Amino acid sequence: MKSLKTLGQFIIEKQADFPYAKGELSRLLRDIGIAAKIVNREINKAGLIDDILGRTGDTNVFGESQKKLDVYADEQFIAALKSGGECCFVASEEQEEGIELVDSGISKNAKYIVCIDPLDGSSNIEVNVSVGTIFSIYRRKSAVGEQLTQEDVLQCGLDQVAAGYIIYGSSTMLVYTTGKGVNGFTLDPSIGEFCLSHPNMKIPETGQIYSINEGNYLKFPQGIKNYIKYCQEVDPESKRPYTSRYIGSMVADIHRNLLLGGVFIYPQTALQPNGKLRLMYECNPLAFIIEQAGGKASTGTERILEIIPEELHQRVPAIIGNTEMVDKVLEFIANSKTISYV
Ligand code: P6P
Repeated sequence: MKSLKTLGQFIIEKQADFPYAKGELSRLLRDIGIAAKIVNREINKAGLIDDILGRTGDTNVFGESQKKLDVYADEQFIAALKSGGECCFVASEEQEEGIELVDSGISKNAKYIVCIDPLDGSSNIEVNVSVGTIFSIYRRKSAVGEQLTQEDVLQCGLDQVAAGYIIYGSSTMLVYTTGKGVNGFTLDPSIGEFCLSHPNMKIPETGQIYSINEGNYLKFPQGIKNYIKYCQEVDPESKRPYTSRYIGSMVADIHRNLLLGGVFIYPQTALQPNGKLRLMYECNPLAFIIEQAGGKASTGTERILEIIPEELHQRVPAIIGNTEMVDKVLEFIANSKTISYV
C-alpha cells in the first residue's frame, strides 16, 4: 500500500528546505488547511441546509451580492489566521479594508501577511459547480513590533513566500507552492486529512483547451478576438479546433488547465478596462503556482508577478496557462492592428 503523507507531514518535511525556518510558515499553512476543512464541510452540506445557501442581502466591496458561504468562509479563514498567531495582517476580497491581527495578542510577533479570496466563484455554489479559495502569503517588510505600512501589504507578486488554492469539487484539493515546485493534496474525508496526491505538479508543455467567457466576445480587444478565431480554425496538425472549457470559477478553470494543459483568459474590455480579476488574491497567487509548474502568467503586456500594486483590490487582465499557449495569445495581441472595442 502506497505510504500516506499528510499535508502536515509534508510541510514539516519541506521546512528543512528553508534553513532559517523556525516553523512559522509551516504553522501558517497548517492554519489555512484547518480552515479549508471547515469550509469544505459547510460547502458539502450547503445543498441540504437552505439557510447557508443564498444571499446575505449584503454586497461586498464591489457591489456583488454576498452569499452566506462567502461570509462564512471569510470568517473561518480570518478566525484560523487570528488563532494561529502567525499572521499579522489579512486582506480579503470580502473586506473593504485589510484587518490587522497584531492587536489580537498572540499575533503581535507575527511576520506574515495573507491576501485571500475566501470563496471564489461562489455564484456557482447553488448549481453545485466547483468553487475555490485562493491565498497568497508575504513576509512583512517592516520590523516586528513596528507599525504595519502600505509597503507591507501592497507587495509585488515576486515577493510571495507561498501561494495556494483549495478547490471544493468532486474531491477537495489543496494545491500550494513555497517557490520550490507545486504539490497537490486531496482531502481524505475518512481521516479528515489532506494527503499528498499530486507531487511536483507540472503543467503540460502543450494544450488544446482555451478558457474564456465568449459571451463578452464583442467587447474583447481585437487581438483576443483574433486568438479565439485561431482556436476555432480547423488545422489537424496543430490539433485545432481547440476545446473551449469555461466554468466561471477561476480556481476550477486554472486547476483543470494545470492538469491537462490550456490557457485561461480574462481580458480587459471597454466596460472593464483592467479586466475583472483581482491582482492580490486571485491573479498573483495563481500566477505564482502556474509559473512554478512551468507555465506563464501575463496581463497581455506584462508579467503578472512583476506588477507593483497600487491598491488592495486592483484588477488586472489575466492570460494564464502553459507557456506555448500564453505566448500565442501574446503574439495575437502584439500583432493586432488596433485594440478596438466593438
Ligand atoms: P464572468 C468568479 O466570480 C470570478 O471571480 C472567477 O472565479 C471567474 O473566473 C470569473 O469571475 C467569471 O467571470 O464575468 O465570466 O462571469
